[in-house]
Amino acid sequence: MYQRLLSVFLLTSLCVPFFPQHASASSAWPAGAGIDIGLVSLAVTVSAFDASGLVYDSILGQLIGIGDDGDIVTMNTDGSGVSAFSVSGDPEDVTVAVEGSNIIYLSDENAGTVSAFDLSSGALTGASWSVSAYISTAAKLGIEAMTFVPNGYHPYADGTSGGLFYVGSQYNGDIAVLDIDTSTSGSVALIDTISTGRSDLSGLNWNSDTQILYAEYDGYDLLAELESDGTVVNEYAMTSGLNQEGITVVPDCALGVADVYVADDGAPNVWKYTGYPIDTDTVYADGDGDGLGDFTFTALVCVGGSSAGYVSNSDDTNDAIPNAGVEIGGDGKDNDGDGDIDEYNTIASNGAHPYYSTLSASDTSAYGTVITSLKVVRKTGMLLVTFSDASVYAYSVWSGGWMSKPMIISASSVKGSAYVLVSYDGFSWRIYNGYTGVLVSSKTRFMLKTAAQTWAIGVLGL
Ligand SMILES: [Ca+2]
Ligand SMILES: [Ca+2]
Ligand SMILES: [Ca+2]
Ligand SMILES: [Ca+2]
Repeated sequence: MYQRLLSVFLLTSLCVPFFPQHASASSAWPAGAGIDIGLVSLAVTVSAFDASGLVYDSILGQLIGIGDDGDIVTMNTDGSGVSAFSVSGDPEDVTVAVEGSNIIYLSDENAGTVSAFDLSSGALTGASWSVSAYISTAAKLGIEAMTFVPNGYHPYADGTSGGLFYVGSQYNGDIAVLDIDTSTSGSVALIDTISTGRSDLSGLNWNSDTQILYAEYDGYDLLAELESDGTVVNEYAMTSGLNQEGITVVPDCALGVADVYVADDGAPNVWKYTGYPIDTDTVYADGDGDGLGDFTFTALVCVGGSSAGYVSNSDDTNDAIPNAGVEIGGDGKDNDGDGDIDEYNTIASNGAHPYYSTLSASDTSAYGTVITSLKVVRKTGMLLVTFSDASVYAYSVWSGGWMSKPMIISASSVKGSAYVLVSYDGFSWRIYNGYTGVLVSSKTRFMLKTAAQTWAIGVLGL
């Protein structure tokens, strides 16, 4: 009895562990261990740098870090090439609205403002917006996180400056969605407040390539992936760089991973984590440019993105020849999208084959290579030409109803060319262009097939 009670106790302990609120929802850290890229260069260049925010400008190719004692640094993604600037105040996060513009926006926790700073002149532009009315704060728990979400990526009406600023409160984790008119100092409107339900929000970073809002919570040592309306996608427990103050994510969509950079005010450090998983789309090579992709040659692109020479479908049955709009026989698919599967192509419904019809019908290597079989159907009077992409074109060469007549049905290539010699009775002989179904010549006289071939060769000059 004692043993059984003990087992029940242990089982219960194992299955229902006590976790603080939210923590049980997070997954293990999915990327590599953090590498400190910033400590040495920042300590040498900027005295008492107290990292508080971070953003990456993909056009400048620079990480932009700020310290809450007013330091601003730019650096390469390996931490080298540091340039330093300084402002007064208590900047806690940094974002960029127009990449490559050299204008960055600083959120000041004490002043409750967003200010513009020009990296090219190394000075504040003078434009500033008071946002404190929209953010819940307590002592030293104010505007701690900020990012910019371009129009088209957020669920709101377009912002006046190409997007909306998401400004987060360390106090209660709420994100104020603000329309800041960056051309007019002081012009700001509250659009929405998103409650993340978790305090100590310390960094925000929107990335349009992954279409994810990355939110970092210092007290929880957590990185949350949110949609731009605040919906949680993933939550990851962080294992290093645990004094999180700022975050920026630099994706490499072709590799399906990102580098995550975290500003940490403990050392101070900038941590780099490689191999962070991101969502991507698969695209397929379109070697023949017909808009259909080859499923055997794929590449990864950013969500909703594209790559030159690739398309989003994998519908090409032969990526060496343009054959969009053609029904391919025997593959069980409705390739031409007309609702019928594996039916014959006709000139009326499919048009001439976009590749084979452009070839010379007099090429005497056509039969057996480009054209893989010829057949006439006595009942319907159809000439069926099968091409090497497995498409079958049906041409009406005589009206049906000849079943009661004696038949010498014949369809053959003229000297290996794409010209097809057809007869149904040995008297009426016709030459068709097998690529287009066009009648080239006809003759009404009883001929054996060998004589008819000689006649056709003469007519065609082969
Ligand atoms: Ca193609
Ligand atoms: Ca093709
Ligand atoms: Ca079809
Ligand atoms: Ca088909």
